[in-house]
Amino acid sequence: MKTEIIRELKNCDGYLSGQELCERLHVSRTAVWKVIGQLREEGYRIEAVRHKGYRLLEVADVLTEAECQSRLQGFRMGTPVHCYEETDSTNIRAKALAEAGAPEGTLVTAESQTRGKGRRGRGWVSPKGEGLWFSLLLRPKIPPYKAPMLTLAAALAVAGGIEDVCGLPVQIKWPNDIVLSGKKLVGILTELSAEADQVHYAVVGIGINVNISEFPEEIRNTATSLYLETGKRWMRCDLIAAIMKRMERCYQAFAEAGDLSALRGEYMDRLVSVGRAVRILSPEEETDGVCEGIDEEGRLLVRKGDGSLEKVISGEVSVRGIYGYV
Ligand code: BT5
Repeated sequence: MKTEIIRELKNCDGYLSGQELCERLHVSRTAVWKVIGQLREEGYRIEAVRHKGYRLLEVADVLTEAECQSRLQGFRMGTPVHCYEETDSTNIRAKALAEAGAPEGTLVTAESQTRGKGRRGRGWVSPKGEGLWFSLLLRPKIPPYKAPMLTLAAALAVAGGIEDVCGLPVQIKWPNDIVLSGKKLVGILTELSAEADQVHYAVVGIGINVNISEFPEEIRNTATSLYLETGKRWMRCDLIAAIMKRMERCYQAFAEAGDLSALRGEYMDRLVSVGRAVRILSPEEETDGVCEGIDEEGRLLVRKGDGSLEKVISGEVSVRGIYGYV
């Protein structure tokens, strides 16, 4: 009922009478009053005026199931949604839900993570209430070698969603970062459960630094947040809703084509490394070259000094000018 009350209040310009709410939702006045009380405790500012009714003054910056549902009705991505106050890692939660049979589109969010994960055993700083730490469960019918493309499709959706809400020209650092002013704003970690020729499910974990005002020493020079870049605090629910809507389209375009052909142009427009010097870091060697974009399978195209073209499938690629690499 919380979801419906939030939606009714948002859809109403002025006051919405208690009587009207009861009739629309087929519930008692006491029930409505109770939910209004709960919403106020969560941080929503709701005015109640005698003989007029309720009016929503300010939506709280909370990540609750009701708030997310009220924005994502009718969308596959983000339904159902599970919101935790604190958890180890939303990727771990999403994988557990996947094993228990949760459907494609299931979204898991947390206000804070105690064991936020980066790639290759690295950690992810996830302070309480200041970022978007979430994971999306997908069940694509693809062989495992195509799974890295999911990260690229997600990066495109996240970049688009951030621009929709904040109007900032964010760029993608292949394969899994989104950068702003040369610093890391978003990290993406895709984890898979698969057998040789078929993916069972994929969990796309996304961390966005939204309202963080200070980072720990070790990442202070390489990380940034929307708050640090704009001086404004942003509503996390606006962002997650915009991203899920974008993801719906990006994922469908990928699923229909079986590759990134429909998204490649848009992706290239956001790719920070196009035309720039890059360094491919593999355990055996470091290779320098100039980035020419991505191909339809999401591989990074790097023109090497000897004129040959290398197609990088995965791994670490430094871009000159980003994260202090000069
Ligand atoms: C990533 O790894 O960038 C993937 C991060 C994915 C985080 C999300 S949050 C929701 C979901 N649940 C999880 O447990 N994880 C996902 P990688 O490319 O390996 O980058 C990790 C490195 O980025 C660290 O070693 C730090 O240097 C740096 N770092 C850590 N926290 C950061 C932050 N909040 N902002 C920017 N950089 C950070």
